Amino acid sequence: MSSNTSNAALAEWVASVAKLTEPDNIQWCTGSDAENQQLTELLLESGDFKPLNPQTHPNSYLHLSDPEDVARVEHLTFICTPDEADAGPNNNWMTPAAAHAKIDALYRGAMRGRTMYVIPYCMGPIDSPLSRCGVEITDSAYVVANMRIMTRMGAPALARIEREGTFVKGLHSIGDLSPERRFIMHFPEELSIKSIGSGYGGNALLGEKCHALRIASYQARTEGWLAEHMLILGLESPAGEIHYVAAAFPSACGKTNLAMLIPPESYKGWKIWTVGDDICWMRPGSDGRLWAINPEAGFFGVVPGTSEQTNPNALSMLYQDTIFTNVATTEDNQPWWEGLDDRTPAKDWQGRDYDPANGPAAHPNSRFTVSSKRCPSYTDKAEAPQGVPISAIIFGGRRERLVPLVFEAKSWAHGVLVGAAMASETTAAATGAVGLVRRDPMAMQPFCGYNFADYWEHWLSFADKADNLPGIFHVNWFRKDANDGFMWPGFGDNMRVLEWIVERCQGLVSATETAVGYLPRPADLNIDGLELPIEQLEALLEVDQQGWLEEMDQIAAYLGTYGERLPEALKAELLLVKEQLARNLA
Ligand code: OXD
Ligand code: MN
Repeated sequence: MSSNTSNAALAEWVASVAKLTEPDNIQWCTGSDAENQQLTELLLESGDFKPLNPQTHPNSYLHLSDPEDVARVEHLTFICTPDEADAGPNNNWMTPAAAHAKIDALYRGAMRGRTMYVIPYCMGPIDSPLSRCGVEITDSAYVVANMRIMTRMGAPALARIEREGTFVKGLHSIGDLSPERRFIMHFPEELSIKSIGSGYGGNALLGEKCHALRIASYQARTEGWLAEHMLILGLESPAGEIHYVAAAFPSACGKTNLAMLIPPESYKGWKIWTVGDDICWMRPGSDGRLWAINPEAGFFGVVPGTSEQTNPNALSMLYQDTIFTNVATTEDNQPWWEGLDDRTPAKDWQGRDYDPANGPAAHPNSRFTVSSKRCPSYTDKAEAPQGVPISAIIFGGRRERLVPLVFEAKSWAHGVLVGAAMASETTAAATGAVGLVRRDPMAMQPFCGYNFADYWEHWLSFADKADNLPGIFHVNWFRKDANDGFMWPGFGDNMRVLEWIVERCQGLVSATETAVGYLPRPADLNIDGLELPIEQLEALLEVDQQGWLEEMDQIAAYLGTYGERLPEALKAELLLVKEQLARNLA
């Protein structure tokens, strides 16, 4: 074993996992083309990959998962710390000892008859000081194929690990895929992850949600940075000036679409650059600004709804070198999903002849895995070791009522409250009911590796760590009118809101002060070329004082569940908003 790496801890760990799981073979992944070829052939042979039409979608494959294994499983995801309070009410908790015992029993002999792959990977540009490395051990070739796209994996990552001497340990086995024997365990203090029983992205590609969010958020707190569930985009003006924006939205709320936005016709000379669509690591620079990298190297995006209208950039990258998971196929074996076009699919996501009586043809959480480099709006600034400087942070959710199109927080501390108070209607990205309003602070409810109260304290502490912090904003693209129709066109037209946000950050435009934050006056939003009745725009920018007072009561009740640990500064911000609402209503 020692011949594969000079890092003794890594060699020992791999040997101990092999002893426990008893694989037939061990394969150290180098990331070479030959290796990829070999794995692709293997996946085709086993049926885990089905070839798609090579004329229309060269080098692209379809994977149909177990129908019971199609999303993240939050109820089976645990943060394992000695003290329950460190995991917080936002996480399922187990002691490390109990968790290791439970999951190790399931790993025993689990890789018999299988190959164990060892994947060294780097989250972030290989030469960035902000990047962090890990090693995933898995018995799934599908996981290797995805990790190859989503991370910088193989020989260069191993070399960095050997140089630095530290890495996050991630052990994954698909086990028997039974939901009864499925667990996703995190040991933040050990910088390690153990996952069994699922092949689904968020449960199995351990560099992503498990490492880059849950473990990294914990690491970021001890080291003074932030690991966030945010896209990063660059907005370039006709003068060639670029402002970078990071935005947090809950899963399946359009982060990928926003990150790849194409400005409306009337925005001549404007351009949106994509740095990342899902995860953002930020750290204060010597200039007092926050500098961010995208730790991922690819997109693991929700497929349904992706079309020429909603996200032409995403659509164009999916014609080649893409892994599709749980989509439907057409007669001539092209991938197909709801919202793409008006063709009728031939087979559904379970490989059955398509029958509308069985529900959607593509699973609502079907996914594409594709390299960032395939995205036409991807910028090489995403590869810059120092990252990009962030001008604005945006929080957002899916809210049919109450929450205006956009508002700006009054201060950093108020912005932390705005993030902590985020709520959204649930989507298909996690198992469970869809469409219920749930609190999802900073879009991190499923991903924060420690007690949210401590996390907010950490966020608040940046006011002392950096003196040129980004402005904090909140947006809601999803307001509905009395007839249940969307009030804002969304997609490319979200550019209009981004422009206002970036102008605010430069002090170029004024705003109306309200109890909940600063709002644009209707005339401040550029609606050239948009057919939007002025009354509708006014309604989108209205602050319903009574409704907000009730909302603040709900937020207070939610934050109250964090008890003693809830930061005083957050309580004070909450009180300030409530008092002003009450004054306005008196
Ligand atoms: C994702 C998610 O997979 O947020 O990105 O669920
Ligand atoms: Mn996500």
